[in-house]
Amino acid sequence: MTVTPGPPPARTTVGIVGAGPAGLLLARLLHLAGVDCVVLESRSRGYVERRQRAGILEQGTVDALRAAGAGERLDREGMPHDGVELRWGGRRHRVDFPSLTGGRRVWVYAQTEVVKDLVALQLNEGPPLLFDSPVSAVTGAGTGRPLVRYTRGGREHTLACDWVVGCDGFHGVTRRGVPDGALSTFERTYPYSWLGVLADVAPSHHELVYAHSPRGFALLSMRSPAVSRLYLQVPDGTDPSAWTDGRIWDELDARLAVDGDWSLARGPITQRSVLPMRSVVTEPMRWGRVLLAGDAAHIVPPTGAKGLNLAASDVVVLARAFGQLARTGSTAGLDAYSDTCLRRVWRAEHFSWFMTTTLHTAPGQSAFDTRLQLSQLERIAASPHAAAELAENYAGGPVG
Ligand code: RFL
Ligand code: PHB
Repeated sequence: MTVTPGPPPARTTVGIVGAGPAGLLLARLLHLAGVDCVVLESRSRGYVERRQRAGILEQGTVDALRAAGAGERLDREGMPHDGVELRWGGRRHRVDFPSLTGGRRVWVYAQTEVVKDLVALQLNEGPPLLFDSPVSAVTGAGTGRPLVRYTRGGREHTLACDWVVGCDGFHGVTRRGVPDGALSTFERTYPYSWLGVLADVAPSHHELVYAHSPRGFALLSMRSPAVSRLYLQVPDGTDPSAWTDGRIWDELDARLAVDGDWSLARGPITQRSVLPMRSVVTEPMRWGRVLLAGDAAHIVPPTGAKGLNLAASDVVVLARAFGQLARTGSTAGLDAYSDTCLRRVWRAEHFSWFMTTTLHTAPGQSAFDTRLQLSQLERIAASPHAAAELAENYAGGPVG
């Protein structure tokens, strides 16, 4: 059942645009706080549940999902990880999270699974979640009564809201409802992309492996004990179908190679896609009664595994603020929302940029720049302080 029965809702307290992790977790947390909301999603349930994206959850994200009642399958099937391995020049170095961060760790649990868990909860017991309902515009951001215009079943509808939260990702429409000049955008692009593949083969290492190599970056990740997720740095504009399975495995082999005993197990590649790398921050994350959360407000390159975690952290802060408003009438939390989130966002932007530029080889990169990268990797291996800096950022701090 993907369609909420009855006539489409015409008014709500919080209109949420987008049913990615940000919109779904926000709806669930609002429901638990007794704040009513409606979620409008342009795509079908099947599409949203199959979209292959992130795979690493920080402890704070896991805690938020548990608090939302979405931790049951995550606790059963999620894989706690206590470290990552860095490789360069034939060497390998493990960064241990708990010993460097006072006990923090991360979890491997795919974004697709998080989305499935949240969708099931929402459709069973939550406020309305409408798939196949694209929003065309959000108007009245500066008034006390913003409106969301959307299409459903071939007809135009309007949802009157007290507040609208744009959780509609990087290409969403909510941001466009804010007057020109009210928001500032800060951005950086990178001269390479990632080719990401899913393969039906047990991961060749029990933790994630981030590899620097003269041939470019490679990452070994996983989705389950039987499914590997692997990434290769490729030139922008790469057509994923131009890479045969054999070429992908050969390249992964060459980039992940270490001195000594280790080999990469191969298996059937079941999915592949190319993703561009960029860093973008929109400030502030609120204008009038319209707020932005997750990728709608900021994008990070995936090397730091932060995108999904930032989305979760934004909506935890936001749900707390709406709860405060409902209980006490105070907008203090909503007034502080943007500043509170942007502190974490900029930390994650810096870390994601650091991981990206330390591990990738840019086209035409000078030998000097490569030496700097290698020196940084040696420093992480030699100094617990440098390793702790990486570990603290990767494992993330408490949300809020
Ligand atoms: P999402 O997940 O993009 O969800 C936004 C939702 O809004 C819907 N939408 C609309 N709905 C109604 N009306 C409209 N006009 C709408 N316009 C858009 C969309 O259909 C969608 O369902 O954003 P959210 O919730 O903020 O979550 C953020 C995370 O998804 C994101 O940060 C990460 O997945 C980033 N990311 C990756 N991170 C990793 O760590 N590893 C990865 O491998 C990885 N792969 C990716 C990614 C992001 C990608 N994007 C956004 C292009 C691969 C891709 C392709
Ligand atoms: C993933 O498993 O998809 C993944 C893991 C770590 C990253 C990026 C992606 O840094």
